[in-house]
Amino acid sequence: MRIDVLTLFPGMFVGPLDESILQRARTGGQLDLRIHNLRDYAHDRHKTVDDRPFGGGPGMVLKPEPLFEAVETLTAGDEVHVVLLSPSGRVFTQAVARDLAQRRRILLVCGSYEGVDERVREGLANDELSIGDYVLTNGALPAMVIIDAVTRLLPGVLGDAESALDESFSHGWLEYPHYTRPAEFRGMKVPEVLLSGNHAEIEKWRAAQARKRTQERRPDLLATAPSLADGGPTEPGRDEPRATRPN
Ligand code: 9D3
Repeated sequence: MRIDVLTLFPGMFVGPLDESILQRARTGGQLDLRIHNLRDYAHDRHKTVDDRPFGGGPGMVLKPEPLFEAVETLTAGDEVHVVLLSPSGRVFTQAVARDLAQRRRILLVCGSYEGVDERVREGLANDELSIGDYVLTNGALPAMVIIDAVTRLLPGVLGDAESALDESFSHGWLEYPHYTRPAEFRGMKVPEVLLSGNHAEIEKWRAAQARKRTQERRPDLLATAPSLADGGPTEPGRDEPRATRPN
């Protein structure tokens, strides 16, 4: 998969994407990642990318011309899913990650604290995403979050063991508690049932723990997560992506 990123802060992308599974996906050829500086598409003497808002008010707004030129240049002659990152977007979830991972090319357009000219939304973006309800300084970290979540879903990125582990936790509950040796650490004991060798009992204990923990911390998840009585692990319907807009 090819992912292009358009940002005013290309330096922020140096480091986080050069480590771990992401680096492996890049050298392995599953991820072709290209970072572009929006300022390279500003053609006046001062390389202007923003201007004051029509109608007045504080702050600045990203101008349409550099954004349109950049996106049109980077998508020319190819089908590319263009995603604007902004606090006003629909919320990025695992279901959205699965949808993006199916695509051959995506272009992530990072917002900045100033916000972007509305014509970028209307004329350039197929979708608009936020990573959650908190205020960041720009869209670079959200872009990296999305790249991380999407990349690990690409075929061949996770090994068989990691993929299987992932599947066993896709039931929509929080995880049950995990323990490893020693059986007692600083007076804290591993629950007896886990040492019993009784796998039916262990399964029951883990399911009960996962349910209890989810009830306490994330009751919103229980509204749609399947119960064991319903036949076990299935995909939750709560986070299906809404239709995106073709250009
Ligand atoms: C809070 C009011 N505005 C500031 C004048 C809007 C605003 C625009 C842009 C606030 C922050 C930003 C920068 N953030 C993003 O571009 C962004 C973001 C975020 O802040 N939170 C969660 N997801 C995202 S995706 C892009």
